[in-house]
Amino acid sequence: MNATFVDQRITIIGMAREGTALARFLSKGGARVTVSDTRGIADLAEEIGQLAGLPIQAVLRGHPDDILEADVMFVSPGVPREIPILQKAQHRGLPISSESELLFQLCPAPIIGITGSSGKTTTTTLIGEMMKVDRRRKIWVGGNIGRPLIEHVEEIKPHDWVVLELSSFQLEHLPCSPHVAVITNLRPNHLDRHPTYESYKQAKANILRYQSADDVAVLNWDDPEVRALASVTEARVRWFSSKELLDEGTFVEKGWIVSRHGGVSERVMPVSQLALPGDHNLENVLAAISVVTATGLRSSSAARVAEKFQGVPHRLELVREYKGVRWINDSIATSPDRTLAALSAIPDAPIILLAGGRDKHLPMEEMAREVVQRVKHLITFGESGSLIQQVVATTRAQMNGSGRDLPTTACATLEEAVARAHALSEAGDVVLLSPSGTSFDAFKDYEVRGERFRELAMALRG
Ligand code: UMA
Repeated sequence: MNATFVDQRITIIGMAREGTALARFLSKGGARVTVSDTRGIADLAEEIGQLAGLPIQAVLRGHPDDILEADVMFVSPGVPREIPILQKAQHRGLPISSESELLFQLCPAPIIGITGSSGKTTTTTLIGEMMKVDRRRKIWVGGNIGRPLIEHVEEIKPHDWVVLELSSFQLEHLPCSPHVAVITNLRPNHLDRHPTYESYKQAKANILRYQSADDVAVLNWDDPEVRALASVTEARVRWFSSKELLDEGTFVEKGWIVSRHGGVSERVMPVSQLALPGDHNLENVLAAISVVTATGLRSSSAARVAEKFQGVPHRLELVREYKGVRWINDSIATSPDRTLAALSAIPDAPIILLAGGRDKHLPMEEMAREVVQRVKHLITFGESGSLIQQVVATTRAQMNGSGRDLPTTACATLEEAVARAHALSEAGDVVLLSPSGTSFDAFKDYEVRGERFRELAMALRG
């Protein structure tokens, strides 16, 4: 165990996935750990259970000043740095760190970091699957995908690879960048947390900011915001594009994915053989192929994985086909932008859309226009249900008659929404849960919401 923590006084803010993983790791390393959370014991029974047997102090229902008696503070990604206790810590000059920062410091293997406004989890998972083809080294997949890797850092060997999904929250204060950095795309997101789109982009740019000439940046040529960020990195840039032919990079030519480097072109696979549907998934595949070929893996191995890779749970996941109706779980869609991507990923079926959750103060108009044009029936639920109804109605009115007649139903809960969708659906339809809001109005997280949707869909009869 790393000795640097012995007798260090460490306070961790946030006692969810990252906080508990860090607390266990640091406590086992000899640190004197305090974890503090605004939630109380009733909400944190599971997390407290995960710390059982370790000498860890839990300070619940708030962050009193005495937790400042520490040598270092660690902050969970979901905790904004503006909260009073962290302001006070900064004032005192207390070092503030995070699980991601510690992982970068201690990890002996090269890190492939993936960020972007959408597509990060699919791209991360796909890169992980493609890298696993090379059985000589172990591939560790984690980060924002839901798996903090800090507890495994001592098992990671220098010749392994770490594939890490990084959110804007994790990148915001990260003073280092991965060896291979990927940005899938950039659009406004998380504006409930980042004060402006510019500050969100600057947080994302940290994935490139500290790279050196020995590193690699895999960037989306088709996205002007991503293209502009190339100036931030000193790394070698490998572009990918689904729309243009490139002199160098990974792109699509006459229906084939092509990888061209050092003037040598290689046809990797036909786009038609990809298992994942949708243009946005094509971009994810192009990014993944760029990464794995940059690490020396053969593109034919990557192609074999892309032919089979069906996606990740809760992301456009087909959970059931029942009486000709496809039930698709896209609970990960916590922003209007992701719902928009989901609608365009299903171009050829009537869609009954289930949308709602907690609002993130993001523009909804573009999604609303697509909903008016594409959706057969809109069913809303949860806290943001009425707001979505309102924006869709206004958008439809503004479309001056070009918008179709869109029937809508307002429900209070996901359970009601599923029952309604079942009653309304006919063979050939898709029932799509793509909420556009977070799950926190009614669920612990998007995974619990997605699992509930799966349960409800599986229980349908009649
Ligand atoms: N809390 C406080 N004080 C506060 C605010 C919150 O104590 O002022 C507490 C909350 O009560 C909660 C904890 O802090 O118990 C917050 O923890 P967290 O939200 O950071 O949750 P974790 O389970 O540790 O999950 C985090 C990431 N969560 C967020 O970024 C919101 C997970 O990403 C990530 O998978 C996990 O670490 C492992 O790295 C989730 C996510 O929604 C999936 N990410 C966003 C996204 O993908 O859009 C960015």
